[in-house]
Amino acid sequence: MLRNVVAGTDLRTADDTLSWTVEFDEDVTGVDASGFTLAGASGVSLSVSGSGRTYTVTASGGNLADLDGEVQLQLVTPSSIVDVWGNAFAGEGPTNTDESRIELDNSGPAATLTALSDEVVGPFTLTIAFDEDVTDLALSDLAVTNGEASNLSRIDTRSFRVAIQPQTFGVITMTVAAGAVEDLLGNPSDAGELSVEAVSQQDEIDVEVNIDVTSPVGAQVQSSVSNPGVTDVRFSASADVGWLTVTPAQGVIPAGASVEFTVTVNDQAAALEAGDYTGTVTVVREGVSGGASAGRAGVRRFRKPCWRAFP
Ligand SMILES: [Ca+2]
Ligand SMILES: [Ca+2]
Repeated sequence: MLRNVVAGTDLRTADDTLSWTVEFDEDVTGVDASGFTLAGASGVSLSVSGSGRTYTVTASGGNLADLDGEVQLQLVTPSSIVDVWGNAFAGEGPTNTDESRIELDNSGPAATLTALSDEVVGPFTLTIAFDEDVTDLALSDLAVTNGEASNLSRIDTRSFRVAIQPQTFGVITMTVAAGAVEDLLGNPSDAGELSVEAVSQQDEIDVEVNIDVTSPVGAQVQSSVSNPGVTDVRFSASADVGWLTVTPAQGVIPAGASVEFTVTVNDQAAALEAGDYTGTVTVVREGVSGGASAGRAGVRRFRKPCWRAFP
């Protein structure tokens, strides 16, 4: 009878060559490669060494080097294995230890990067999660454009968190390079990437003013535009119609702070005929490549000013 099948590798491995020690409970002969097969793999070469009651079966080649999944050393019956009396081996499984099954893992961990939102208004937490247990990640393994990473910590056996501080308005791209970590078998990780956009905190407000006023002159709406980054942002603000005044017309939004704008319907409105009018206030960032606008304000009709800011 077959007593033990003991694996020569860990039961979960990335090794390209596998082996088992096969032990019978009495001396046998006729033990060769034809007596075994490796289920779960293809094109594999088997070889057998040993004598008496103990033999080593080695599997190599085929698709073993890159295979993911379980393989199992199985006995082929009937086989040429006989005991000293000439009785054929019946092919029953091991009565004691059975390590015939080995899990092959030749794939690296895949990284998923997530933030709470794809738009951020200041510092935020980036989570880096792998799909299996991994070795330690270093801050230097993370590349950040338009931002800076700090305070990397491990959440559990397969994920990490890190603080990201935006540099200024715009897209922040965070990349974990391929090979940054390994799984517990030494397979290098795949690359992962996430982009978010740093925007002004102010999104959109509508302000209702008193519709009973005889003249719209002096009607005001206020709103602020915030700076999500660590870089001061220089701006200029202007209206596209003469009857709107915006203050301040230019200046600097300090890092992490905001500036409040006041849009006023001025004296020129008195000369307008009754009716609906629309004006737009645009806040433009200066000294930023791409030169996108940081904010926009519209006054729709005199009785319902409206402000929008969308960096
Ligand atoms: Ca391998
Ligand atoms: Ca793996």
